[in-house]
Amino acid sequence: MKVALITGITGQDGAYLAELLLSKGYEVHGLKRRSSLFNTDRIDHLYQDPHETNVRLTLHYGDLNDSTNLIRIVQEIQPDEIYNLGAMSHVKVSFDTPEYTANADGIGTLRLLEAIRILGLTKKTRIYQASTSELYGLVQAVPQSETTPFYPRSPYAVAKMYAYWITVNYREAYGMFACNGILFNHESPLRGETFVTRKITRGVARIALGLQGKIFLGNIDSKRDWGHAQDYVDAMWRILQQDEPEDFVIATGVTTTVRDFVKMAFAEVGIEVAFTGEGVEEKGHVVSVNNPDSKVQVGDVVVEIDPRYFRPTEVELLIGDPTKAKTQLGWEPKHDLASLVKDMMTADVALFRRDAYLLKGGHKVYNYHE
Ligand code: NDP
Ligand code: GDR
Repeated sequence: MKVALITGITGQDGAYLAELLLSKGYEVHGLKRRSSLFNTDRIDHLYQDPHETNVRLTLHYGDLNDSTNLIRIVQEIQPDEIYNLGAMSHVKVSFDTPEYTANADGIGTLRLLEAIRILGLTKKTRIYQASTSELYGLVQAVPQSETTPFYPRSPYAVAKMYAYWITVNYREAYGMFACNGILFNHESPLRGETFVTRKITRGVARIALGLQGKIFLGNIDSKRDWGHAQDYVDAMWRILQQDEPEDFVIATGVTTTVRDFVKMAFAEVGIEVAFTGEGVEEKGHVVSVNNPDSKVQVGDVVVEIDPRYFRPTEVELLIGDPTKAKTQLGWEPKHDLASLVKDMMTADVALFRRDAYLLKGGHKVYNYHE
């Protein structure tokens, strides 16, 4: 039985990857941060009571900023594969917490690589580094491939740039099976609530159910190559099953504006939205409603721009070239953007229908949002 360690197991990708590896018969270990509240929602369906026998999922308290903790866990587990998914992963927040981000996302990767080296596991343990399309930042060329130059545009991307190169360096210096997956944006019903796609699908579901009036967004002109997280964790696994360690771009090759994502999400609940106006004055209006249960009316303003969501430096355009992954890994995504939006909208409508019932029954519901 192969043994895997996943940092960031409580995150979106960690949850899907844990599910995938368990289905492949792996013994899975995950690094979990101590939190004042339970933070395992995304993996609760995979949880196994440690008192039972044949437990194949084990969580360990730890943090990428704590090297002795990482060394101890890697020593205890002796993993065949490590997937380093743990990170402060929000680009906008990285401008507020640049030092923490550099430490966790940049040096955290070094700590893991060093743990493998110190423990003499360089020939046994393969490591996947969660690199990102944010490395491309300011557009140098499109579509972006494994050979496109990097130009990071945020403290997050700069930290990830260090992690990318230290992974390459340990591969070359110590012959480690260390690989970067340069993943373009990938989303799902498990996506963190403050990333733009989930913020939109949650907001649209709530608007359709009469729980919220409008969504405030930042730069809706920016273009992203959005895929489904379920497809992308499969690529991570494939990258570590190769004969030779290499880096791969994982993307769909299709790019879409945030504005068009908004329209697609509203269309899922029978609401047609059009945008008018310029810059911060731009607004999304309802132009038709084909949903008897919808609480909105033609003419309602359901999207407004709030400059607080603008970034000091933005990544305007991402579009990836997944040719190498498709030919060499045999990777083929099952979802396209339309099925991704449908999946997310179906889940969020179901989620907030529950809130609507609770409200109707006289209960209070709260919705923290940023
Ligand atoms: P999430 O934000 O959903 O999950 C991040 C995970 O990292 C969480 O489990 C979080 O724990 C954990 N974490 C945060 N800080 C630390 C730390 N200091 N020590 C240990 N664990 C920590 O991200 P995703 O699942 O979306 O992304 C996974 C990885 O892939 C990240 O590294 C991200 O930067 C990268 N990436 C993501 C892309 C995407 O589009 N999703 C694209 C390209 C790269 P907790 O739950 O306690 O917060
Ligand atoms: P990104 O994802 O920065 O690409 O990083 P995010 O969804 O946060 O932003 C995408 C684009 O949407 C614009 N935007 C907004 N973004 C947020 N979060 N909230 C808003 O209200 C809003 N309005 C407009 C942003 O400016 C941006 O252009 C994600 C993360 O998962 C990273 O960890 C990962 O490395 C990259 O994807 C690839």
